Amino acid sequence: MYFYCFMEYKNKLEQIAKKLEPDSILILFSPEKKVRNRDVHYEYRNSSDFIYLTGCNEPEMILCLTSEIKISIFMKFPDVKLERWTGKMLSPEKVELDLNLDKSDVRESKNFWDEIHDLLKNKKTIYLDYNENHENIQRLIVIINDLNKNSRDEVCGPEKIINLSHLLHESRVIKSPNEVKKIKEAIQITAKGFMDVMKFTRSCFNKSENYTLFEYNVKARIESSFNESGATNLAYPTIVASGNNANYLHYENCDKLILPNELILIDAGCELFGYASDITRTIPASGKFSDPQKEIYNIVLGAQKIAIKNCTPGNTFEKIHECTVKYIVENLWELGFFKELLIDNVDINNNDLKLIKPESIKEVIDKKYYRTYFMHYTSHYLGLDVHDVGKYYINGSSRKFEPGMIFTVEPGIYISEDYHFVPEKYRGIGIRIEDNILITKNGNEVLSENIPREVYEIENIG
Ligand SMILES: [Mn+2]
Repeated sequence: MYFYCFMEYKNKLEQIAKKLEPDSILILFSPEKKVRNRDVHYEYRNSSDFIYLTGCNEPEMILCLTSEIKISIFMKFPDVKLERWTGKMLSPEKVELDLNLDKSDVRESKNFWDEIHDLLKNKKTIYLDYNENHENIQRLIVIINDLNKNSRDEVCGPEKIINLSHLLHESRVIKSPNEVKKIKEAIQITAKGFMDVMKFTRSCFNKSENYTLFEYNVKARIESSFNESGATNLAYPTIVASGNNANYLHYENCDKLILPNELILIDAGCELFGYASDITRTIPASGKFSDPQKEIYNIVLGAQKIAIKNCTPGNTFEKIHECTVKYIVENLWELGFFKELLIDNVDINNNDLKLIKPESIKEVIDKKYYRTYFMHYTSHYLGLDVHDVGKYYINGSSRKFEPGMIFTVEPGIYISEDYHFVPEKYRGIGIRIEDNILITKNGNEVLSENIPREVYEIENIG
């Protein structure tokens, strides 16, 4: 179980119970294990909502919570025969202790369907997550319909079904002090991984000119550093993209030979207690930036600094994206990137396409021509999910930052090697710098501050 302090999840369940409508029940199933192939399963990761409420990473658990703050957990009880194969199972005693429940509140999952009528008895509303466990949800809806059909009986079922994610996802936006601690710890492990991998790459090239380093070697180094620090899971698959591969935003292959004069974009983060970290650094393979690489790098860094300065309560995602875009466009304009260009999402090699020749910086911004070089958004929420849940817009306007929000700030400039309309020395350069920000009462805290970002800092690691 992922609990950080005693009563953490009990308190959370009580808070959520208070938000439920009167005479209601919340039922949440943890997903089953998924088969990878034949007898092999994928490594299990519970749904984020289930972890959010219970801290449990166990399959086939069921959580019931009523508006009267009655908590019931249904779970698979340990089975000696199964344990022979996969090891000790989570015990009901442990769940009782960690969630501070009575013995009678933790029952075997096979009893759930026998008890369902009692659980639903005289409840007016039920909260369900229809996105997960379709089979169980369908079965439950059939039971609710049956209960309501026989309404001449004393017992009738809930009349109203509410989507549980509306309730949970809004409360997941503002992180509690315990959640902040967990994310900070994940980020510190990731930070150590970045320091280790930066030292590793340049030491490889310093060993001998003939040294061969592949993208997957870099991936292995940072992931093993996460492991060495005690984080055994990743928040998402690590991206290691060298040279022009950095211009594929979610590059997946990870098998290219890295050349000493190339940049390496590393986008990686461990998961700890179910919480994600999400960091990107772009570093010169052998330790020293070339002049064109440095020019573009400093534009991305400058954009990120302005964006982070604006991460204060009351500001919005839209605002920080706007100032990021403005900074990038003004600086790329100076370097001649908008004299003529093709817009994003067109076939670069189609010779019939006419190059666009914008007349002003304003036109580049208004018509979004900058997307040729910067085609993603500046930020996303971070939490149990790496792209965490929560609304970005409220009543049609960009949501205001509040203390306790955690999100990324990750500007980038991507200059594909086939951008024949860009000065040649810049082609093939792809750079992203990503940090994780906590909004505080008076401003913000850059949680990944200690991972080098400045050119001189990166060049002087050793
Ligand atoms: Mn990200």
